[in-house]
Amino acid sequence: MTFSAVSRRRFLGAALRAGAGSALVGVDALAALAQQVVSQGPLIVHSARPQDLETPSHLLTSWITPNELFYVRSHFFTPAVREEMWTLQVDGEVDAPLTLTIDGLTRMPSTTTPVTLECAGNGRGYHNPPVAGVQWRKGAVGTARWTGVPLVEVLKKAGIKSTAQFVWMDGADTGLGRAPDFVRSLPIDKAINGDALLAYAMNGVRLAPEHGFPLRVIVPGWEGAYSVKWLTRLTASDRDHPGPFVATSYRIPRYPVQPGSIVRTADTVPIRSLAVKSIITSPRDGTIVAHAREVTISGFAWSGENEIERVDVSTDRGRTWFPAQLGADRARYAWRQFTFSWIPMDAGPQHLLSRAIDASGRTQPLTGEWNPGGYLWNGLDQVSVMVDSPLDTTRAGEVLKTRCTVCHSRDLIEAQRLDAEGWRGELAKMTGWGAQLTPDEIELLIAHLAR
Ligand SMILES: Nc1nc2c(c(=O)[nH]1)N[C@H]1C(S)=C(S)[C@@H](COP(=O)(O)O)O[C@H]1N2
Ligand SMILES: [Mo]
Repeated sequence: MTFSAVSRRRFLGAALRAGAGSALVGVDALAALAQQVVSQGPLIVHSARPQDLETPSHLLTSWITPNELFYVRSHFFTPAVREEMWTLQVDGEVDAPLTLTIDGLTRMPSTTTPVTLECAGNGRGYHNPPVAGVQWRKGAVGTARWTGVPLVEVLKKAGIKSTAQFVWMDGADTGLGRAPDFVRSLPIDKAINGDALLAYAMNGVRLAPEHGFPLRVIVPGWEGAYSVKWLTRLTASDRDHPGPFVATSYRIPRYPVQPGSIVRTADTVPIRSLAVKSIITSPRDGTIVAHAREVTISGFAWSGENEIERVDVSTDRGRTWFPAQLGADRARYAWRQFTFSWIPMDAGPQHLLSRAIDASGRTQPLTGEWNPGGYLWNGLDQVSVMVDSPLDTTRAGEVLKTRCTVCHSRDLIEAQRLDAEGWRGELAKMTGWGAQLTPDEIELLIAHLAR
């Protein structure tokens, strides 16, 4: 079944359930209803309408992020696009303006490439002083295999002129209330030589509505807002786009500024490539781990258009660092998975850090550089775990010898192979029969015997 058939049925169903007369339900209202019926699954909902959904970082376990776990960032409501009504206009500084349909696009030669997409605001919640905007933590990032037509092929087909300096990209979404339309502008060099893609599929299936159905841009290595969803128009221009999503937002100060300062737009530059960054996705923050048992620390590292050279892990608050193992899966614009085997020998709270270093020598800093938009946070990622107290095996052995094996053999104990609850029951039976054990000794024996 096509998307439009499914979504129409959903819209109408929702509209009827909401008691809305169909004649009164406009496109925006339908889109709004659609937002309520689309499942958000395990994602963290920063905003349900429009949809700003974050992937809980402990669910980022595979090199390719499954579509249903992929973060969603939409400034406005997801437009209800009907594929048979949809076209892509290519105009401006071109010799032959084009109107393309999805059929036409899918007949052009396609490529499939894994690309890591990260919102410029990912990690905004860690900036200090706090910055207004969606308070993303670690999970506004994911990697998918995108299938589509290279942007350069469409620009060539339209006969892009040498006067073109930027490609303006507009999608079918429209501003909410008085908010202006979301239009982004791509410098011509990145549009032509930067492997940008007009994608219609994500991990082998057609784009979902929230990820830009039926067509979106993928600008590999650059912050996510360049990857315009629901693409309807490409306009080649000799100027940068004057709209606020280009001229005001997605910009950072030209020079480092004092945290909390006010920066004039004239002193800012557009964000382009993503920063060098790594996150720890396992163990999960707050996990209790066993003393002296191997723990695999794992996560992902990426650096926009640059290759990851190394990821270091520290288990002692950054005093010492050791290189992690990099995963075999790799692609020019995709993150690398890393793993590090750790045997915790110190009990109590422990803090794990990861630090990425890229091939151009950029190193992930201790904290992200503060900026008024709260963009590109790439401070060292820290995960805290609790390491169980080590077992005093000598004392446990002593208690066993003096209180247990005086009545029966050690073999009899070892043959039981019970878990902690099983041993708790067994010890209750023994004390009932007269074994002399303090509550503390009982806990020690339970932990020791269960292991
Ligand atoms: N038309 C349109 N395209 C858009 C957006 C939007 O609001 N409207 N959000 C952008 C931002 S800020 C990001 S980070 C990515 C997110 O893509 P995703 O929702 O598929 O993860 O889409 C970009 N493309
Ligand atoms: Mo974003």
